[in-house]
Amino acid sequence: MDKKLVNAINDQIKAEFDSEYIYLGMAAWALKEGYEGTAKFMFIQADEERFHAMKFVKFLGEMDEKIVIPAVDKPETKFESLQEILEKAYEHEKYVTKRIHNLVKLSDEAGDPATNDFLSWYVAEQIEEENNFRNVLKKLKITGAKGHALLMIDQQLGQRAPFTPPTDAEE
Ligand code: OFO
Repeated sequence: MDKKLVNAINDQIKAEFDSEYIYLGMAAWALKEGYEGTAKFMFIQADEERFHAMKFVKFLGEMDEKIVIPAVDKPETKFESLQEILEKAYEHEKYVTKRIHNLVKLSDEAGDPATNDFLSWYVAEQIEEENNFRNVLKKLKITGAKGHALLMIDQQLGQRAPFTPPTDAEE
């Protein structure tokens, strides 16, 4: 594989593990503030991020390329409001989408159809990731981010099903 692309994928492995910890930080804040549903949602989101990271790790392994397991950045655990963490999560997902699109561009430039095909899973996944947070933010806009409405959103976030890794056939 093209070395620039391998390095960029290793950087993305770090970005995905960082994402795991960013959501753990948000879950810790939510637990402390009494938003149990949000905490559950963010713990599940963190599980998904770990899966995203590991999927890249396994891909580089299959391609017999260098794998770097990174140290992760310490996440933020202090926030002002539920709205703030949801806005930050949405912004973060938009940032990750740009990163994934950049990997697609690098794989095109490297003339690497195998990696390009592998990355299409992440391209689709990012549509879902952005949509999840955008939808909750839309609801907050409708209801107003205070009082009973916050509890309703928290309850709804708590209904998220636990993350189950897709089987190879589903990926
Ligand atoms: Fe891995 O998609 Fe979110 O960050």
